[in-house]
Amino acid sequence: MRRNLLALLVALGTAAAAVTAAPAQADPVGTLACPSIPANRDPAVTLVVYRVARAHNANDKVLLSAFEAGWVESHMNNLPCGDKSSLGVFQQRWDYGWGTPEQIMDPVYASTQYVTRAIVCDRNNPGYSAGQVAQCVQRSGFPDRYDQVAATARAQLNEAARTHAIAGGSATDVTGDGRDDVVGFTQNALADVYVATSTGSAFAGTSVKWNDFFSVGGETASTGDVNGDGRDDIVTFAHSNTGDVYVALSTGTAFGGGMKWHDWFAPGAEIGAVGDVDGDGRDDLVAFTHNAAGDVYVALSTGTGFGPGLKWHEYFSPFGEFPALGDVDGDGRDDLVTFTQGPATASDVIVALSNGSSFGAAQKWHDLFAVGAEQPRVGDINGDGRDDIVTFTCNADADVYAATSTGTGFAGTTVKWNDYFCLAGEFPYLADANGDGRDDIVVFTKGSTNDIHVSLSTGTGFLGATKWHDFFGLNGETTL
Ligand SMILES: [Ca+2]
Ligand SMILES: [Ca+2]
Ligand SMILES: [Ca+2]
Ligand SMILES: [Ca+2]
Repeated sequence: MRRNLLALLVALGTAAAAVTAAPAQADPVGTLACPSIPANRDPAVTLVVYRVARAHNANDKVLLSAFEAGWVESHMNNLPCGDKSSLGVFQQRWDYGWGTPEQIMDPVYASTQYVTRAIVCDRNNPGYSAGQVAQCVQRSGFPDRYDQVAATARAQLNEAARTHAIAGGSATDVTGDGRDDVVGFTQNALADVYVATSTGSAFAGTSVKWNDFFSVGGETASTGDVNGDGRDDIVTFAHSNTGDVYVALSTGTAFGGGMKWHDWFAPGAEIGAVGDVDGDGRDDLVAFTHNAAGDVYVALSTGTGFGPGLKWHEYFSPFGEFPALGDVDGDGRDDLVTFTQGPATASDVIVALSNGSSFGAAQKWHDLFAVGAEQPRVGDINGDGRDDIVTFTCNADADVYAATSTGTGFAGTTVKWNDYFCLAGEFPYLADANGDGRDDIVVFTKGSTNDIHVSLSTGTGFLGATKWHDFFGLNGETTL
């Protein structure tokens, strides 16, 4: 998928040609005035800025400052032009020590330059506002502009955080006993991975570390049985401009050392997911470009690595939608599912079935599910072998709706399976916690309590919640 780098270079060349067509003498690289600046953010740029800041463990103020600076300088676009020699999302100048024009036009590089300087500035000036931190890095002639856009920057920061948190997988049986366990990735400077194993009625073990360096901040931490031994392993997508994918195999009592299983998959702002799309018992990689192109790539597991990234669908789950994987027709191969997440009039669920070597045409399987900011999930809640859909409102209503797969559609509209589960700020997930073949609902409360609650599936509803763990998953950690 080096197409992204190529596309960037082509775009740069095109823009340069378009702008330099007018003057008789071509400007040197990186001294092109912008004819105009896009009115809105490029969601791919905002997600990269977010991921890079998380990778450096930037605090909230530094994160906000990056979004303020990016909005003021470029409306969060990777501009191949600017004032004097300014370029890129932060309008950095190659003739003032920010890097080469090519480096500055790499949003990962540009964000790294911004964030590392902002962290130092914040550390040296703890009383600064986010906008003052931005000014400290940018040294603008208009120092007040950054704080003035705080509301816009906050909204885009929240949007990027939500996109980054898309969790399209589900299986977490790391011991291979048929009961799903819970896995927590700290994703801070320590990058620890904790596990609490299911006893069938609780998650056992507090602060039991299964790996002590895996999945740093800004990466997508996931799980799946990539070598097909019946135990779910951990997988992390580095994204960035490396596109690395690391795996750590489960031994049943720990995860082994991290191994690179792919060196270019789901880079930059793409969304990574793990599932068995060819039905050979080994979980594979899926990448959604999640942009206007909407391409979907697959890299099949060989048991010891992932093969080349191949395009399996031309247009599925563009930006704004919530992509996921699940075997919705029960043929043993994971299919594509996307929740369009619009208003009630436009919150569809679209499926593209796997045939083992590609995904078929997109078909609407439901037309009112997971409205707006709800949290959708995919799993087999009634135990018939076909994956179903569940959505959590995670607000004051705390409702949980479900629709079950018939093999050709999802049946049930506004059918509530539980009426009090998952509040704002909590993270819901599906897991077969008691090993009866039906996926249950799990919520990580985080916040001040750090509890895990489970509601078991009866096949037609979820029972009342019970606490299965009282200290697992802090704010900012990924818990699955
Ligand atoms: Ca395994
Ligand atoms: Ca497979
Ligand atoms: Ca299938
Ligand atoms: Ca089912």
